[in-house]
Amino acid sequence: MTVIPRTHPRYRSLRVRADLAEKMREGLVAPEGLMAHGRGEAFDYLLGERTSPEARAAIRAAAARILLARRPVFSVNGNVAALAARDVARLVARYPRLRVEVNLFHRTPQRARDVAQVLQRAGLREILGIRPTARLRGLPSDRGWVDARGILRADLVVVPLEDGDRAEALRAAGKCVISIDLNPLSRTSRTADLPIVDELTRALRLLARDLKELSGEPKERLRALASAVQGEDLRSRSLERIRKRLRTLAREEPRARPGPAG
Ligand code: PTJ
Repeated sequence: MTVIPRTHPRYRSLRVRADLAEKMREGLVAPEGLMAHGRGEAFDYLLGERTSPEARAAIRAAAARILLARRPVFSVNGNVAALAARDVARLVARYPRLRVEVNLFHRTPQRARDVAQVLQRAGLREILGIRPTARLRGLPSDRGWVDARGILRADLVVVPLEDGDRAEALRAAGKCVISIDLNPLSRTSRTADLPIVDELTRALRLLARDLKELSGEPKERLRALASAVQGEDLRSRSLERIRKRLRTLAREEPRARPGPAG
């Protein structure tokens, strides 16, 4: 176990990294999951490591869409289980109609069981996709496996940290796709009906809060909230935020550097 001093300025980030590395060694997280995490962290730096107003609006719209959906499903992979099992359980506690399905890119029966076990320990009772029973069109080999009771018949799927092919196949199957991905340029963010460009755990806590606040609201109000944002606009506002932030930082940085005298 890596020891990280609590006083380290990047304590949380290092803690999460060490935890993911440990879970990779145990087999829960795929080796590729560590690279995915690094990419996410890089974008989070660029976005300022906080939920932007456009991400906040996307999360509220996502809650409204989930509440309006007939069969909403939340997809969980190795990274999501490692980073946010309790947050996923909290979502379901707030809105029990949201079903949870294990959906792995690098699928093995053992990894599927491991992910399910982590979710169970976090408090979830019903977990789909452990032994998938159907295939999603357009995805070759193991990547197309889904649960006939879950993603196959879902009208809305939340896909955090997802690969672009999957997101495209889900859209092609007529489902509403909500992504959570820090990279506004990823194929997943570009494909999703509603891209949430935010860090997973931050986004899920806000989503749980919104589900609680909005449940019981009239459908008309939910429809208005759901259509208040457009995917393309959300992505371009995130990119604009990065551009402005880099410009500001580029102006500030030279002043922060020590001069020739140190
Ligand atoms: O567990 P498996 O086998 O299903 O595999 C999971 C990974 C993540 C390896 C697989 O889905 C994959 O390869 O994903 P990608 O294509 O690397 O996409 C992951 C996306 O998530 C990237 O665009 C990252 O920027 C983003 N990301 C990583 N960590 C976070 C994140 N977005 C939000 N919050 C994070 N913590």
